[in-house]
Amino acid sequence: MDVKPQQGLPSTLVVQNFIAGAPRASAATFERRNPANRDDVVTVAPLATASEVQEACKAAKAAQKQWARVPAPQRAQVIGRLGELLRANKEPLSRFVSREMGKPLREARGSVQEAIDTAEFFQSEGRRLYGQTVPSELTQKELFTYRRPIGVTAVITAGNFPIAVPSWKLIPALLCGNSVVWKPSDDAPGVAALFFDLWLRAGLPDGVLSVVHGRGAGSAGEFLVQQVEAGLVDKVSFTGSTQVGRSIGEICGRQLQTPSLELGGKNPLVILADADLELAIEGALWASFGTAGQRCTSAGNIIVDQRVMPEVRAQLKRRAEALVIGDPLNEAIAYGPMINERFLKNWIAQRERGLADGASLLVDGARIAKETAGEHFVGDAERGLYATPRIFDKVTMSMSVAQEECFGPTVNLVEVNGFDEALAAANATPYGLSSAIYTRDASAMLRFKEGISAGMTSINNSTTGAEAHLPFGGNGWSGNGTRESGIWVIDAYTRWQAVNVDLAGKLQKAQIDVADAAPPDPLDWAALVQ
Ligand code: UN1
Repeated sequence: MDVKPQQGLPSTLVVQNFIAGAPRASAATFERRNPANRDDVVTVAPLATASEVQEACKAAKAAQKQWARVPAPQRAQVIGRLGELLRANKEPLSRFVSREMGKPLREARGSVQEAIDTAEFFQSEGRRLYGQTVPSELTQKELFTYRRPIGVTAVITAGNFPIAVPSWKLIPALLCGNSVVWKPSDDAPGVAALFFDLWLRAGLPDGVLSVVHGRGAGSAGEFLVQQVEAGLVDKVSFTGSTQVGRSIGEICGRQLQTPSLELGGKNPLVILADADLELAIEGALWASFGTAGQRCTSAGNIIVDQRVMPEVRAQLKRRAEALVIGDPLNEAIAYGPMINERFLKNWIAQRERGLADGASLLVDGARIAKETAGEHFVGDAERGLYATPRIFDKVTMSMSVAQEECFGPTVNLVEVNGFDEALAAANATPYGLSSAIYTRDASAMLRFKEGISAGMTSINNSTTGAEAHLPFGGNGWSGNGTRESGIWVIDAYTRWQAVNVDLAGKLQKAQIDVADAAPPDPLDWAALVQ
């Protein structure tokens, strides 16, 4: 890592790939610019070649065997030190997260905290990683189960949570004795380099973790997945789009591997007629427009009982139009810029799709330009990728805008009559990541929990904001059923081994050499059958 001064701006971080325990210079590079100020080159990162990626995987294979022999409580010491380093550097790291990918500083602090929480949780898990002792059906025989590491893990992550989500993968994968080759997002290569540096300082041995940078198709991420077929990667953990996840799933499936896939969402937030409307509207605003709508867990459809729809509509419009947007370092803002031009372009195009579907615009979001920036804008519109909130009204669940995920500040209002219609609408997308319901009715809470197909469900809270030690993941197109975080993720990074130890000194055959109790006399059912 190197720094290059910039005139009137913080320095540019120049990062390298890190392969087989050593930094690797590269001729081909790309720039990551600050989405709040496109003049600011935050990071210059290399484009790893196919052979560099392969080399990283080979080194990871060699290093994994040694790493797996280190006792788990000692591996966990590295993770404990990582947590301490994250805590000691939380403020500058959070500021760098904001600068590189544009989320508000207080959210950036929260996302670094999520990584600290994850490190603390897994530090102690190193002293568990429990197996079982199981009684045998035979005498003088003992049965045990052990968790074994899977091998080389390829980790591919997105830019919206550039430190929390990688920590959900790297920490448990490494704790369990796997080695990792990580391809971070091209929206946050600098955060990745700083995080990686902390891993080295925490004492991770050479080659156990490599980082290969890339951008888009035909670069490091794709090369890494190709190593599944080459036999150099034993497990893939991916957070990103459903489309890419599907193709990773196909490649892994052919090799009979189970990847961990955390994909898109079109998360429903239901407001029933009896809800605390003040609470519900606050939750809906945060779920829809927090992080500029660029979370997997952001609300996509706000499903509202017709009896309270007029009130919800009026308040959402008023409060969305009053949201302060701008510079992520300004503590007053509700949200900052879009993470990249691709998200912005897609979000702009969504307006036409909604109108073509027949939806109407309650709040007409648009890119903020210098001339149109109103009193609620506190950034540099010319240099930043900013957008005002968009709310579609009169949306039905068959419309494409109700079905398709769109990363950005946009949400739909869907009117329903009563609980059953609300639940049906909430279940009417192919996704099933997060979900929320606002109601005071305990029976509706119960029926929603049981009836919704979603990996995560909030009662009287927003769709976003999962805690670091609960299982995170989704149903349907939101993933392949694997979960991250807490004790549940350990199943993703280990395989069970069943061991039997026979001390009898003679061959004992299971199911055969077992003394069977005399069965009861058969009942006389002869008259019932021919
Ligand atoms: C993501 O958007 O990929 O639950 C992760 C949340 C955060 C994590 C989101 N704790 O919103």
